[in-house]
Amino acid sequence: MKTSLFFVCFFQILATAICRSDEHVLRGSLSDVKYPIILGHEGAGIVESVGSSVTDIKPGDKVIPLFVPQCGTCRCCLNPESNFCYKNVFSYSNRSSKSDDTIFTCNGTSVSNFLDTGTFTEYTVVEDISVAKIHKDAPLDKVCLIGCGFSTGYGSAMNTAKVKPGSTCAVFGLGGVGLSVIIGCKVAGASRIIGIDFNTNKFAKAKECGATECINPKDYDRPIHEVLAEMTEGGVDYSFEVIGNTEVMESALTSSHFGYGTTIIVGVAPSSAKMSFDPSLLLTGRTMKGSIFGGWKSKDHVPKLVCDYMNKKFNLDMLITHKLPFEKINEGFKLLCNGESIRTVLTL
Ligand code: COD
Ligand code: ZN
Repeated sequence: MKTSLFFVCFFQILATAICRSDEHVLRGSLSDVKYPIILGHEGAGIVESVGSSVTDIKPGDKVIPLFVPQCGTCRCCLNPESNFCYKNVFSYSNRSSKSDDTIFTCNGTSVSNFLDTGTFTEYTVVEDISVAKIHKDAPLDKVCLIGCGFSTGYGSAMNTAKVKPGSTCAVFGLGGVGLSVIIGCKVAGASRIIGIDFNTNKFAKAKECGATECINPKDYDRPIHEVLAEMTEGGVDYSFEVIGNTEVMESALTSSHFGYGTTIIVGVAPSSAKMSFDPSLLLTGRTMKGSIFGGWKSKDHVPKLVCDYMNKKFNLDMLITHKLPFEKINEGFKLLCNGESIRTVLTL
């Protein structure tokens, strides 16, 4: 094992939510992962023990595992504009050098842990750069969402787009991550937030989170960017793709206003997918960016996000539609696939 035991943190997972990305792996649409695999990456727990070189975390601490690590010393970590880390699983060089590096084995077979977190287990081990200590009174069955879905969406509005007060936003995809984008747009002071989804059942919750209007592409016989252009006198200030569909990414870009519109790609497209669009969309002054984990530097910001939640800067409780004991995990996946749940939190 490449990871030094001096730097690991062993902890019990007490709460973990199901994110669409876990389901992408079940379906086989993320080809970079190696099976068998322990899924789950949106969790929270309590530390049992740490390696002798771990200084910032001790047994008994509440923690959130981080699917984007923060080593603090690589070029990305040292760049204040970036929340990437050379030890990130999203970094291709790191991926290829990690091929045989699994922490878990079963009957002699290597077992991967998804995004270096693998929270669908009672106990796990991660490197200290992949775990954040959080407030001792934090409710784990709520703040586990800060481990992925909430922070990813909220941060893409706050950090990556830097939504300005009074602006108009369009959010494509109203799952847990899309709703968190809406919460971020609202906290940032957007005056119009248009939710777009082909499941109309998502609209009530989107409005509860702050959407001012919701539209269903199936209700129109013309492209959705034309509908949005009519609704907003030419296009939105910010558009967010929170589905992982390259056609929707193009729609989101086309929906943004020429000259200054910004499009943020949040959804992860299937591994083989490629995007194609008319480059004049960019030439005419639009910007397109991607956002992983909402631009947050994970180890620094996750504890602060937990405190912001506890101080009621935002409310993520409305994203939790179901709670189930861990052994009913398959029921949780069914709720997600049937479009019935936003987030199901599994508890021990
Ligand atoms: N047009 C309109 N709506 C659509 C379309 C479409 N073509 N396709 C799907 N939808 C809607 C669905 O009805 C659903 O409401 C919503 O889009 C997607 O929501 P969920 O609940 O399936 O998914 P989320 O919100 O949990 O996550 C979605 C992402 C795509 C954002 C997620 O899978 C992802 O890629 N995560 C972020 C990237 C990242 O950081 N990944 C690493 C860990 S997640
Ligand atoms: Zn996720």
